[in-house]
Amino acid sequence: MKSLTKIFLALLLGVSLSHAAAFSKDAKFRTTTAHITAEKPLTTGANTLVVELKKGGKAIDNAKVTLKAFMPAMPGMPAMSSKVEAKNLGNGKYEATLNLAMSGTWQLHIFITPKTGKKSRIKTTLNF
Ligand SMILES: [Cu+2]
Repeated sequence: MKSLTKIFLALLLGVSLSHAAAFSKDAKFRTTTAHITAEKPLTTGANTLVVELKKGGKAIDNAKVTLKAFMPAMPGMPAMSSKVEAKNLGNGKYEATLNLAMSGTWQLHIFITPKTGKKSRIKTTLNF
C-alpha cells in the first residue's frame, strides 16, 4: 500500500511538471515547419502564441517573423484582422499576441524573413 501511494504521488508530480500547452497545432510549407502553442485555450480577445520554426528540422534563428490572423467579411460582419511582429525568444521560438475579436475560424499566416535566404509563409487556421 505504501509503495502504491508513492507511485501515485510520483505520477501526480509528473503530470504537473510536464506543463502541457492548452493549445497546440502544427503547420508546414515545404520543409519549413511551425509548432504553434498557447499556454491558455484560445479565446475571444488577446491570445499569446509561441511559434517554433524549423527548416529541414533545424531551428530558424534570428528571423523577422510576423503573424497575421484574419477573418473575411461575412454577412453582417466586416472583415477582421490582427497583424503583429513576433518577439524573438531564441532557439527558433517566436512569441506574438494576436487580438481575435470573435470566435470562429481564423486564417493564420506566418511570414518568415530569415537573415539569409528566401522568405517563406506558412498558412494554417485557428478555431475556437
Ligand atoms: Cu467572423
